[in-house]
Amino acid sequence: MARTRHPSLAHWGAFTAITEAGRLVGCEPFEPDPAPSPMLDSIPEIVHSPLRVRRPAVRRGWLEGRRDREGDDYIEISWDRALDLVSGELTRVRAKHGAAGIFGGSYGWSSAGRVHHARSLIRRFLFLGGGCVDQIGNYSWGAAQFLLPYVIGTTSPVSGDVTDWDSVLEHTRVLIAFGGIPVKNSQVTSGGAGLHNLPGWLGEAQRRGIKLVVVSPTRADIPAEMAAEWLPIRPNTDTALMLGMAHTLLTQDLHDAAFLASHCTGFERWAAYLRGDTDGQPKDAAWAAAITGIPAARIAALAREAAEQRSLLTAAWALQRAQHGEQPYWALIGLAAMLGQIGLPGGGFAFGHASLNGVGQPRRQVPGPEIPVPKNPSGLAIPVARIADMLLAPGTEYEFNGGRHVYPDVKLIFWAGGNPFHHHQDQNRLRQAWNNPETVIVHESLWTPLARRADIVLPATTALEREDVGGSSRDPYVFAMHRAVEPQGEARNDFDIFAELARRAGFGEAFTAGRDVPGWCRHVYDGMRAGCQARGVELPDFDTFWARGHAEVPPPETPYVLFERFRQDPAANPLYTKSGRIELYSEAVAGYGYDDCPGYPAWLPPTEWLGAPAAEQWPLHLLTNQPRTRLHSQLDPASLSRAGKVSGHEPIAINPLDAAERGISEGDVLRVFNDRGACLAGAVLDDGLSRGVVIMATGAWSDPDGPMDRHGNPNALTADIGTSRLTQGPSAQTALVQVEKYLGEPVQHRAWELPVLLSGAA
Ligand SMILES: Nc1nc2c(c(=O)[nH]1)N[C@H]1C(S)=C(S)[C@@H](COP(=O)(O)OP(=O)(O)OC[C@H]3O[C@@H](n4cnc5c(=O)[nH]c(N)nc54)[C@H](O)[C@@H]3O)O[C@H]1N2
Ligand SMILES: Nc1nc2c(c(=O)[nH]1)N[C@H]1C(S)=C(S)[C@@H](COP(=O)(O)OP(=O)(O)OC[C@H]3O[C@@H](n4cnc5c(=O)[nH]c(N)nc54)[C@H](O)[C@@H]3O)O[C@H]1N2
Ligand SMILES: [Mo]
Repeated sequence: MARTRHPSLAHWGAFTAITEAGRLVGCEPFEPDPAPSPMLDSIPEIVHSPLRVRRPAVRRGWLEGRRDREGDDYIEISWDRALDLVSGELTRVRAKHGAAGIFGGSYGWSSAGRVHHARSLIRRFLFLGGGCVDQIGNYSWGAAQFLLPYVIGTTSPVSGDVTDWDSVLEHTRVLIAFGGIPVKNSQVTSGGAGLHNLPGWLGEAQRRGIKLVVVSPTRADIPAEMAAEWLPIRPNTDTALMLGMAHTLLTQDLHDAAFLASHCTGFERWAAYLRGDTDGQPKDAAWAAAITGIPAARIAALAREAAEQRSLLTAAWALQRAQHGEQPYWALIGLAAMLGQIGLPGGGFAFGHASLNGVGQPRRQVPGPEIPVPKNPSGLAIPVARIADMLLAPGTEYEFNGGRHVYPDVKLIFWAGGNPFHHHQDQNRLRQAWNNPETVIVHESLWTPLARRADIVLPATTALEREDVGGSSRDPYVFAMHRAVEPQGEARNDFDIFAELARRAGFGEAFTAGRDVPGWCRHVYDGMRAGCQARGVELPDFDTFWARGHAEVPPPETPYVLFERFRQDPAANPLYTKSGRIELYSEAVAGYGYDDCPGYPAWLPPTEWLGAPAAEQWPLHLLTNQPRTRLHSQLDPASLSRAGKVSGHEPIAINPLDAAERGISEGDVLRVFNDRGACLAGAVLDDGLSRGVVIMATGAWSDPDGPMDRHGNPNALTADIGTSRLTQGPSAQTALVQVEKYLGEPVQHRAWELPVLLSGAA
């Protein structure tokens, strides 16, 4: 049988799509990739999944005026009818409620291709059509995003602009990783990865004798490539550890007073807090030991080790995805400032060395391919993780980043390319909130838990069914994505759906700018090429690029060192903070008067942690990390993810002693529960996990039975509270639970089944 080959790209890697008789039969990794992700093998299963949305569909209850959006039947309708319904609803709601009635932020990862990046397209469509309520910030590093501008004047280090690995390998002697280096997370990068270099860099670091200290509740965060010292820490207490180290530096006179004076402001204010002048409590190593569970002597010695040699402190993004998640990041910068190595090769601080592929990848600062999104004319937006608050309490006031705002009264939700019924915290609260709007429209390729809670579902093509251009600013390549198979069922491209809706609403020309899909592929590539040219980097012309399947941005001549120029001359190269320096005390933040985010980094215990009163009733801290076998909820129904399930449920790791106390054995089905909800999970006994901590990955498609999810989405349990009034990020890592052996009838979850589909004349 004749096989055809097509270059393509996913967030988890570039590949050649192999087809046979019109079907995708394999994904061959991009040849230069030294460590391709096994997730590539899941793609053919998903493209040809029985769960594909094949035709436009409308929820029966919506036609009959019922808002309860769970477990309903769907009636398959023609595209024409579906587009009429969608246009009609948009027109109706816009006329009656204006932009404030339409929610269109549509957070989510969708595809690596940038022309068909669903979130960009829906925002382009809704903004050109009069605006909507947008979402700002993200779930990944929402707390960092709104804190760091006050402290260092930029968020770029948290999106990957950290000191290059070349510099680390050459100069760093000790790497202290808060949250560890979980290499599984480096499989993916937003926009797609050509090279997975982290395992190679870690192997080289090991050969060069760089010492790695992993601060994490789980030994699983130690990379296989490196020996490491493991410092098990109580979840959500890294700030206390950092303060204990800072106090040690201060009292043993190991801090770099000259750097603090020349490059920072506010150190004296913070030092007063460290000494205990402000609250009578010195933040010494013994104090930190009682909170973190790490011995005081080790805390003090670690501070000395960091001061006496070239040290790099890096913190996983997970640390700030918790209540008061601003504090560990601010404290990390404060600690690094005291060590005085910021801006030196291989020294200072960094974020997320394994939170995403390409962090520390030597790469020139050039633009990537992007479809332009105009301004939202309504100016309306909510912090992304406050969606349930908004839906439950329209008209109420909330605080965010120094301002007071009011939640709009949303009547219509339009979502393309994300899955709030995986990603949002406290799913039972969201399920309730979701019934409030009048209409929910969703573009999806699969009958996901979100699609099954929509009123109108429009079938979207996957990346393999259309042409696109993709690439990440953290990767040296830009990729051509050829169409490998025909659209499945009646699926249409998100771009074409929005183009048609725009045409019906009278702004088709503005939406398409006169370009079809091939025209846009050429346009976004040419835009990147021009941007590269302006920075002295030559890329081939579009036709050469398209035929070859990729183009490469050559590496920089010298490694990037974060804040190198600022260090060399802070007056000539100031930071974009108010003072132009690193702010260890921020007048602006202090001026907001938030008790949950004061003017300097401080230990603020979360409401749920192992030292909280609530731990008497809920004695286990649940961490919800990123899944090894999929991207969030994407690829969950494929074999790789299925093979990772335990007794048919999402695995939960538990310390054998915690398990024994509860009569739990390996492979048992457990009920994980708290006040907010429950889910089933399959027990994995793990003696590399701290006592009192349990870990479940995110992304199992949920299948709720009342407040209990039968499959294992940990967001049935997580807390839906803002990180603080400053940043309002998600607090997913702050959740106490209890677990017990599940003694009910064996449960086969039905998350991967189709809804009842009726063929209709509707
Ligand atoms: N408890 C807990 N919750 C978390 C986290 C955590 O650490 N703990 N992490 C959070 C983080 S950091 C993130 S980024 C979020 C991720 O949350 P999401 O990005 O919402 O998760 P995905 O599963 O990637 O959802 C993408 C959806 O887009 C669909 N899709 C893919 N391609 C296309 C396309 O071309 N067109 C259309 N229309 N749809 C497409 C997929 O089928 C999938 O359903 O989760 C957050 N949730
Ligand atoms: N395979 C795969 N990779 C992914 C993703 C995916 O879905 N699949 N998602 C991607 C996305 S969108 C994002 S935002 C990034 C997220 O990147 P991260 O936020 O860095 O990833 P997590 O896996 O949530 O957390 C990393 C580790 O932090 C540790 N940790 C959690 N809480 C604490 C704490 O309080 N203290 C300390 N010291 N350690 C703690 C956990 O043990 C966990 O294994 O991952 C990306 N990478
Ligand atoms: Mo993320």
